[in-house]
Amino acid sequence: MTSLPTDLTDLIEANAEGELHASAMREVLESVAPVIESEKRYREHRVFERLINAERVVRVKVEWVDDEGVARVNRAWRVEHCGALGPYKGGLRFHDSVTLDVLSFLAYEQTFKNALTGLPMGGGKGGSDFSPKGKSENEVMRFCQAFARALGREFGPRTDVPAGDIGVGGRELGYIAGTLRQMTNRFEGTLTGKPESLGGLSGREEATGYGLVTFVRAMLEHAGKDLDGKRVGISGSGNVALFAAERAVREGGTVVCVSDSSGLLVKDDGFSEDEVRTLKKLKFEDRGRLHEAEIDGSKYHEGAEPWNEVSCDIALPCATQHEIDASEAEAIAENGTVLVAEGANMPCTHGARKVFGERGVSFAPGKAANAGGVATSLFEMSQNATFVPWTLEKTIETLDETMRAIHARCVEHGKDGGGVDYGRGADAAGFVRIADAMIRSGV
Ligand code: NDP
Ligand code: 2IT
Repeated sequence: MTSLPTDLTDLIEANAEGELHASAMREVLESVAPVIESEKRYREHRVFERLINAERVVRVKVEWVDDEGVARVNRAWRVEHCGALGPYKGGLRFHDSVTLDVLSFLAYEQTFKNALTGLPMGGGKGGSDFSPKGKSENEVMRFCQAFARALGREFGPRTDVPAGDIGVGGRELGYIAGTLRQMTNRFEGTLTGKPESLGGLSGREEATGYGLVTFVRAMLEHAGKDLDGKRVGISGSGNVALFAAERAVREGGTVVCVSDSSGLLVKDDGFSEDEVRTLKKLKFEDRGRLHEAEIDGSKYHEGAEPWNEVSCDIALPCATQHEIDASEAEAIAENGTVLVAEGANMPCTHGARKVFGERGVSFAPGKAANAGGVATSLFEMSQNATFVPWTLEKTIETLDETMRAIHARCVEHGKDGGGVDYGRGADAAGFVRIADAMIRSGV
């Protein structure tokens, strides 16, 4: 491994908003250090240094009234990390764990992910420490309206285009979009992931999970393997997890588990497509919990997490950051898993990634494997700008082409002896695209 330039690691420590933000930057530095070393102009133009701080960070107070008539206050942020390649683009997260550290790491990751897609998008992320879980429908609506009034002036189709993330789906985006239209008197489709009746794209909801499976298939094919009959373990049971499950089952995989923050649902001989549909209804329409799932032959384990419990060929962590540390990675490798692809953003710690490298487990970072969501958001922006609707078929076909192009970029930039270092390939490919745009833009 190349030793990291200490001036840059010091700069990371001095400027990071917290440990997650620092770890995301260190990870990228490790990948791009050889690129910076070999291309003098990246060093001369101080590209890595200039990407450490976000271009702009906005923090607001969101005041709303709960169902008891009590005034509530939450904090909300938008981190506009880098706009060199296009409008700031990235999701909104509503969860009580949201801090500026969390959003700064997500915005940083997003800049590299968006660059890797090859599409014209800068990177940003936003959100609030408000959690929709346990709130009534009206409380969620009032919070979203207050959020849009507080932060909405930052957004615009050519400025900054938010979408969903943990705790933010079509329902929340619909309320935010409705408020933005009132505020601006313009139907501009500023957000992506909107309900289709508000200009949303057919297939955006499916895109991240479906794209993840396409990426996994590309990895398997590159290694001369296929998905047929492979046991697939999935963490999470939200947007990314359940659409990944749906497509994995449809394309011949055996999905043996899904989870939520309370426990793990295992079906050892695999969920059928119908059973995945049952889970989607439970989670997305009824807003229920996994322990309420009624699926023959499945077993719910209260408080359990997938990675120590279930053996699978392919692991798709799709819940949240740092859910797999080095000891869980050891368990995953020990259980015979050959491929780990991140549906979530940075679910694997640096230590976990090291274990996968040492144990020969093929690893795809979220920046590559989950980029289908944001790529499809760009298609939604395109649909809104032209007023020409896309069909579901066109979305999925374009998504799959994009995922295969991302895979090819990772292979090109991540050659590692006879194999591929997808982590390094993804970061390096994104970095050179951003760096060239920054150099051409001038300081
Ligand atoms: P959802 O809110 O739809 O689902 C999140 C899932 O993860 C839920 O099952 C939730 O369980 C679980 N979860 C959340 N936080 C924790 C936690 N602290 N511990 C354990 N489980 C947790 O979110 P998404 O599916 O949209 O997002 C999941 C991941 O994918 C995130 O990392 C996100 O950044 C990433 N991502 C999302 C994209 C998108 O298009 N939506 C695109 C690319 C990446 P519970 O219900 O119990 O909270
Ligand atoms: O992490 C992500 O890529 C997302 N949450 C989706 C971002 C987007 O703008 O669609």
